[in-house]
Amino acid sequence: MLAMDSRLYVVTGHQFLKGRSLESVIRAAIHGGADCIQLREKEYTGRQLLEAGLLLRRITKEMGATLIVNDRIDVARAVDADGVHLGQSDLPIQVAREMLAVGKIVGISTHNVAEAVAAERSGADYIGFGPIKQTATKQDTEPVVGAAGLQEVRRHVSLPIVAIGGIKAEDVAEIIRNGANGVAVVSAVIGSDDVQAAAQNIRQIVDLERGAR
Ligand code: 3NM
Repeated sequence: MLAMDSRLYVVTGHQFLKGRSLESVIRAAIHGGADCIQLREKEYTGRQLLEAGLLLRRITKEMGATLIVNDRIDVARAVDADGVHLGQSDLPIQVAREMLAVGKIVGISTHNVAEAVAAERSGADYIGFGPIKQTATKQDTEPVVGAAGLQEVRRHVSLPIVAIGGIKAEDVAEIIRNGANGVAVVSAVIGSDDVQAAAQNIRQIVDLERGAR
């Protein structure tokens, strides 16, 4: 069993809530099959992150999903999240690990083979790899890697790979066939009018393709 083998990893994005509560949207996502939720709100203050993190901790614990906090090790600790997700210019993996309790998850965003190999050597529990396609959700993304880019990374690392960036339901089968363990999405789930159905559809495709390999 891998330490962080998420199949459907849903990243928050308040801009997609459209008047719905974070609680109702995340509950629907987990009901649909999201097994990991990442709190990622770049414009939030520390206080807003704490509030959202405590809410997500309550829901994820109750429903049995993993909670990861983006960038903020302090917030991850404060809400007793299951781990943190780092960017390439955040604190190094080893430093984050020292700041967290034993057994917490440390993941990192990677965009090429060199970053992925470095992440594995540094003891990351999983990598995000992308952007698979163009996305309007994140500004200043690295060049698109495509589903094909996954195959190359899969050959070089054995840790779990979560593909991210512009992923829609119709892309998921190819992504899993090319070696990703799971997919991470913002808009395809949070931005859907029927969050539960959107999550369920993606999760079913991941399960089907993983079963097939
Ligand atoms: N990280 P959507 S792309 C948070 O390439 C994030 O590292 C990326 O949003 C990376 O699913 C991205 O709506 C945004 O395209 C993903």
